[in-house]
Amino acid sequence: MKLLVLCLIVIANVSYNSKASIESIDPGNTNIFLTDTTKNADKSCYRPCKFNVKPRRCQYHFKIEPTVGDDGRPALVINDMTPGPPIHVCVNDIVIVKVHNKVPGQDMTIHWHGVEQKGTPYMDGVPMVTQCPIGFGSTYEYAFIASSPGTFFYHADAVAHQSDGLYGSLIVDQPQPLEPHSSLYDYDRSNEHTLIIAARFSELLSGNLDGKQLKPDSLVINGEEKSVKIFVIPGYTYRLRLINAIAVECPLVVDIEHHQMIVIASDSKPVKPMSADKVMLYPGERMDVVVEAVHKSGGYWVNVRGNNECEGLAAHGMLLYSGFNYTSLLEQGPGGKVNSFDNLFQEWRANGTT
Ligand SMILES: [Cu+2]
Repeated sequence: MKLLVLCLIVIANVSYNSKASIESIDPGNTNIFLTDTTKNADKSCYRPCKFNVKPRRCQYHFKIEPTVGDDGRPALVINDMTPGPPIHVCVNDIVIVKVHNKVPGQDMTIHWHGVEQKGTPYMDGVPMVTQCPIGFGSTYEYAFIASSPGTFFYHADAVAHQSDGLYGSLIVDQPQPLEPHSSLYDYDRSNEHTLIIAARFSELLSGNLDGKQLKPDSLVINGEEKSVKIFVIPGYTYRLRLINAIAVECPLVVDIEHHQMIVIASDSKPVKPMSADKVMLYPGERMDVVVEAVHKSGGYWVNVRGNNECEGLAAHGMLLYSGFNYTSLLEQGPGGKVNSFDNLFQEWRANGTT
């Protein structure tokens, strides 16, 4: 109780300061973009970023609730989704997220992973440190500047809440000429080419652990075990964004069959480009890679394999060349070979046989 009172006093003080601070960074009340709570919640802020234009205020409402999926699996969802709505903004936009906690018996916060929170440390989402947790039936408004470009994500701060489904991507774009490696790719479509990877558990962890050590039982990419699709056109290059949003000790290895990746950014910061067959991401890590559609046609599995706590688990997406019918790829399953001429030619060349 004493702690709660202390927390309320501290937060009351901080809230006062936060209001003053956010108003001081407000680019102008005439430029307010309210958005809906559908999948396209951020449609007003996802746009090509330009020089010398006013930053926008990008407002979202997150309604957090428990649910049971079609597969009978319980989860916590944001606006009926897990992962939650993707947030796409331009650098220096103000991100405002009103979080409504509708999960009985659970207090929570949302952490903006990798965001520097310059001038807004009280928006970092750490319960009992930067804020009182948001109680059941309460609402809290986060507001911060997306001050650095790159690939970020958000998640509930508690391991159990994050594991139950409370996470989503947060992409901060900048004008194309400022992207240090933009010459390496033709397309940067973060709305289609962001793969956020999570682990699922057979039961809800929130308020249910009782000292039990539960292990994840599956991995998902954008909430799907096997059906995420990346469409490509032969000869073009694509920037993909990979995010390990798992809250437990699960390093992930990601590869794309018969394709190299060029790593161009790590944890939102550009790195010296490096070619790789596969990349490893630890929990919380993000990696931006460039993939060239080097084949003429076909479908190729994007493989995500878990380690440590996720040993033996895998999730798969599909890299699909335009016009390719992916049903054959699904029938063969991950690890199978696609019988396209292009693949046969590659094999022939690799083996030196006819
Ligand atoms: Cu985090």
